[in-house]
Formats: sequence, C-alpha cells, structure tokens
Amino acid sequence: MFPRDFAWGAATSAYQIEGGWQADGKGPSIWDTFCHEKGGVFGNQNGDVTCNSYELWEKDLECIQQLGLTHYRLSLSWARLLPDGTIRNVNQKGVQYYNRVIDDLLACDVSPMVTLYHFDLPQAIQNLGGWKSPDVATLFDSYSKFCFQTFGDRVKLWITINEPHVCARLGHEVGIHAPGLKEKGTAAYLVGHNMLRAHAMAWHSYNSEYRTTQKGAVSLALNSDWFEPLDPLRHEDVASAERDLAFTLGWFAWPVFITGDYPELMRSAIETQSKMMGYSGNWRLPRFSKEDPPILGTADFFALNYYTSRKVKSGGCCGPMLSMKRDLDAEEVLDPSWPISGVSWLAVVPHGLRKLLKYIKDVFNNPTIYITENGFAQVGPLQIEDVERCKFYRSTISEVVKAIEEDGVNVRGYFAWSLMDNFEWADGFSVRFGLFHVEFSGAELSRTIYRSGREYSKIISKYKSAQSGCQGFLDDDY
Ligand code: GBH
Repeated sequence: MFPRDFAWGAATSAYQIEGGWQADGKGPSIWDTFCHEKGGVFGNQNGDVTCNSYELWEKDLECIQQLGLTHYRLSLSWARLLPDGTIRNVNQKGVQYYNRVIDDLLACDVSPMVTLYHFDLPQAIQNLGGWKSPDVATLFDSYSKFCFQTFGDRVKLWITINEPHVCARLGHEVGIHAPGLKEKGTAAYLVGHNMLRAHAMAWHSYNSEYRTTQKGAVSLALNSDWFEPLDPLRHEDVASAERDLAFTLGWFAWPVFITGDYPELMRSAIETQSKMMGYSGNWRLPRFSKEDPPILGTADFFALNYYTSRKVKSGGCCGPMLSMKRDLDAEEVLDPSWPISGVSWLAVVPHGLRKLLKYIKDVFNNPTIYITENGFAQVGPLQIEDVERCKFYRSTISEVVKAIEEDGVNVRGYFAWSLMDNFEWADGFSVRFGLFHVEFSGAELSRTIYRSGREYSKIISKYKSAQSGCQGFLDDDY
C-alpha cells in the first residue's frame, strides 16, 4: 500500500512545454541556439512555441486537475527569470508567470515540485564557458537563492539539477543535446563536476538561509537504467554491470549520498585508460576541492528518473581515442524478451525499476525516494487509445507497490513523464510521452486525454480511496 501522503504526480520541463522563447524579455537559452542552428534536431524542429504553456497555462492546469494529481513537477527557465543569467537583471514578467503557476496549483490543492535546471542554460552563461567553467557554480547558486527567496514561501520540494548525467554526456561528449560539444573523454567529467559543485552550493544556501523558515526539501534528479550482467555467472559481465551502475548512477549518487567522492570503480577505470593512452592517471576526473562546500549529505531525498534497463557484458570498445565509452569498457544489450516502446532506447522493463529501487535502498542508506520521472514513448500514427502505455503504467506502478511492500523501500512519490506531449529534445515532436495528446498542427494546441491518462487517473483515485479506508476496491481491474 502507498503511504497516506504519497505524491501522485506528472512532470514537464520549461523548454519542452513553454514556448514564448522571446516573450516579455526572456533571454535565449542554449536550446534556443541549438535548435536554431539547423541539423541537430529531428526535422529542424524547435521549442519556439511547442505547447505554448507560457500563454496556455490554464489548459495545463485543467489537465492536471482532470488527472487528480496531488503534485506537479515543472522546471523554471533560468533565462526567463534572469535573461543574462545573473541576478543583475530580473525579468519581472517571468517572475509573474511562475508566481501565477504556483499560486494556481496551490489553489487547486496540487503541490509543486520545482526543478531549477532542466537542460536550458542561459546562452549568456554558455558564452562564458557554460558548465565547463568553474564559475557557473557560483552563478547557479545566485540563481537558486533568487528562486528560493522568490518562490520558496510556497514551493516545498526542490530539484536543483535534472539529470546531470544527460547534460554532461549528451551535451558535451556525444553532442546530440545542447550545447552540442563532442569533446570525448574529457568535457563530460568536468561538466558533471561543476554540476555537482553547483548543486552542493545551492543545497548549502538553502540549508543555511532558507530551511528554518521555508521548511522544504532539496535534491537533484538522477537518471539511471537498471543494469544487470548478461551472464550472471561470468565474472567479467558482473564487473561490467557494476561499472555501468557506477558510471551512471554512482557518478553523482556516491559523492552526494555515501562518500563525498566519485565511486572508486569509476576513478580507477578512468585512470587505467588515461595511462594506457599515455596520459597521467589523475587527469580528466576532477577531485573535490577543500575550498568548495562539501558534497556529501547535500540531498534531503533521492530523486530518481527511471525509464529502462540493460543487460551488460564486457568489452565492446572502441577505437584509439579517449572516450567515456572506452572508460566504461562495457557493452549494453537488450534482452529479446523486453518489448520496445516508440523509441529504440526505451525497452519496457517495469521490474527493473523494482530492482533499482532495492539497490538504492541498500547502497545509498535507505533514503526517501521520489520517482521523479518514468514514462513510455509513442511514435508513428497517433493512438488516443494507447493500450500499450496503459499496460506500461499499470505494471510499473505494481512494481512500485512490490518495492514498498515486499522490499521495504521508502518510496514517497511517483511522477509520470509527461503531463502532455512536448518537445522531445533531439527527437523534436516525433516522440510523444504525454498523458495528454497535444495537437501541434492546430493553432489552439488543444490537449486531449489519452486512454493512458484516464488509466493513470483511475489508478490515482483508487489508491487514494483505498488509503481512506475503502479496501478491496483495488483488485478489480489490476
Ligand atoms: C528524460 O531523460 C528527460 O529528463 C526528459 O526531459 C525527457 O523528455 C525524457 O527523458 C524522455 O526522453 O539517444 O540512444 O543516446 C531520460 C534519460 C537518458 C533517456 C539518455 C534517453 C538517450 C539514449 N535519458 N537516453 S540515446
């Protein structure tokens, strides 16, 4: 059974839904730049308008209410609030917009969970070196304090940075996300490091300046697949799966939750490869400096974005150049029994979530966990009757029940990705994750609930009524 105050949510992010990319004094972000330089995004699409939530927020609120959510996870656009990234210039129209969103949610009895950074760095900060520059941490801290000060009287759940792993790797190693850098084997580690520093500074600011009055909680959202050895009896496969977990989840979770430093496995793998390539061992993965505030202990809960799983075997790498892939030295494969959703990377493996939750409980000292994203993609012809996604949500949520009841994992909330179809980064509008369909070709951008939206709202209302004592009601269709 779910705890009484369990958070039933759905999530979105600013660049993916807001549009209004130049409205009312908003500054450009790296995603505006990345999309406008042609070639990086499916069909040269962009988030200039997308769901136009900047103007159509009431429509989103109607969707939220129709689902019966207790929580809504949104992100703030840094460049909408601070067009040049610094607190020297505050865009009051941006402040008004988010004030209105937050106030409307609270008036409808929906609690906001607010992410400060979801991939959309102000271009002005990119021009100073972006996440590769150590100075970005201080700028992020100022932006965070501004947000705590402005919205923290009403927002009690904060995420500083969404998926540092994706920003670092896809933005700076693979180059399919903004800012589109492909500096293999180096930039991603530096970016990840500065993101951790930025996160930790913001957490310490909240802790010392806002916590006693605002009484909220702050964390960062970490994405990870569940990784398990292709052949559990092969020592190399077991070690490869462990390395993959260390390089994905451990990269950020070890410093924050257990040691204040990167996983030993990760450091030694990188050092080995550096030496093999004739470089000094301790180059590439930075060390945390005594001058910075400590990283350890800078999360009040564990925020997990889970989508899929992989089997892992040894080897699979890869040319004469430095790269993260070479450091990882593992090959990920799909189990043929796993169905594939609309996008090729998203194999449907609900039981992987249960295993990952148990792993987090065991390795990271039994934290309170919010599943801050989980979802299923649709491509191709529109299906409002999306029965596959209904099955996906039903079986995923039943795995969460097992994690809570049988494994004793302290899960406190579940956020479906996403409230509605939106701009899916490099895939543009070709991939649809929404519980509501958005008609992007019509001027009204009308929102229509999918069958999976109705299904999710039924699940929520059944669990809510079961919590208030109407047991037995639960088992009929699940
Ligand atoms: C989330 O990341 C994001 O937070 C969210 O904004 C996004 O809309 C959602 O996923 C759906 O994609 O291109 O083969 O290299 C999820 C974690 C990790 C999933 C990177 C996709 C890329 C695979 N993502 N992965 S590939």
